[in-house]
Amino acid sequence: MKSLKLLGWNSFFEENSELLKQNGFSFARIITEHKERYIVASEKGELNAEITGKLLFSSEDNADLPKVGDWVAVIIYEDEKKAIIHEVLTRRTVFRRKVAGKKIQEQVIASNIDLLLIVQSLDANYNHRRLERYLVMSYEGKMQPVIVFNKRDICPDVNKKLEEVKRIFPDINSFAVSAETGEGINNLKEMITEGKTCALVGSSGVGKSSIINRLLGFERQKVNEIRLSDSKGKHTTSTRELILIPGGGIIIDTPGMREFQLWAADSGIENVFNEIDELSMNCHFKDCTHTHEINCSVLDALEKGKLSQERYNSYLKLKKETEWIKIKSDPEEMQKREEKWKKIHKQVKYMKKFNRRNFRKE
Ligand SMILES: Nc1nc2c(ncn2[C@@H]2O[C@H](COP(=O)(O)OP(=O)(O)OP(=O)(O)O)[C@@H](O)[C@H]2O)c(=O)[nH]1
Ligand SMILES: [Mg+2]
Ligand SMILES: [Zn+2]
Repeated sequence: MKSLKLLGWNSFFEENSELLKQNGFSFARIITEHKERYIVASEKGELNAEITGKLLFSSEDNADLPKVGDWVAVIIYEDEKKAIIHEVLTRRTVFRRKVAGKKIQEQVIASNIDLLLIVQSLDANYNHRRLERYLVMSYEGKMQPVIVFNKRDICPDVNKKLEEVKRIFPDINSFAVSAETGEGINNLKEMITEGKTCALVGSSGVGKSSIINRLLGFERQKVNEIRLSDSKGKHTTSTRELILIPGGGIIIDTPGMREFQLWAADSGIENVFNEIDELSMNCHFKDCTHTHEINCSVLDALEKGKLSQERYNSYLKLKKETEWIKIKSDPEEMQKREEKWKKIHKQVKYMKKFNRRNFRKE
């Protein structure tokens, strides 16, 4: 399966597809998706693909349907250059968020990513709080994060910013590059080796597509031609797409995200707020929330100035956001909470009755 290996196939997918293989299915990877119409890459080249009605109707959630980066079990109709998708293989890694807006729904941005390149541009887009959000979902989805600061050509204090980030996230690779001049791009190229899948994510206008064009060596991706003065950008890339780098790995371009709301997360937060996680081992209560408890090592460190107030605030904010998502999206959690409130209401009612009776006696 040499050609599938070039597309990112590895022992994980091999092991998880044994039964499907015995049943005569071939395997392909989703390159693009547009309203349940797909293009897949297979050993027979690129094919248009559709899903079976069974897969469509048995999917409880949109997140269960094929997404860019997914490996799928297909039957190929070579004459028609077409494939029918029967199943989505277990995802090794997933990059997800909560859908934009008020709806409580998971959105899978892309899957089976090895390296998540979190791109910020070195202008007004540079922001630690936003970085933390992407990092949480990177760890949560089991991807290795890489921080990429683009537009170093317009930044007067590149090293200061790199040092700042290195101090907070010493274990994460971070690079400053310029898609405009090409500076630093080779550092990224070296990481994207054969069979490795990388995805570029970040706000609109930070230069994700420009970096991809640099990595490819030609202008494949459409780039916003108007120079942006407010560093906000208008959305140029509109669909996610998986691209093969000749002689190298695989890269996924994604549309810029205006808001990046977290989906449910646990270990991701602990990973990103490593210093708080370590402090919490010495808290008196095992389930300490680090907000009001006695003998809380986190609050103690905060008071002594050993923990940054900004990081602490950010930790609490993201914790609250993800707890809320968990409750809203998990029917069991929802029920537990409802039962708890029912009990509380019952108690309140009982107390009111009790008080009334006692009051009458007096
Ligand atoms: N000065 C400078 N400008 C850059 C650099 N990289 C990209 N740009 C410019 O930034 C603008 C946005 O670049 P894109 O590559 O379209 O950004 P994107 O992140 O793909 O944006 P979306 O597709 O909307 O998410 C374009 O005008 C680029 O020419 C860089 O390294 N330096
Ligand atoms: Mg783009
Ligand atoms: Zn504590």
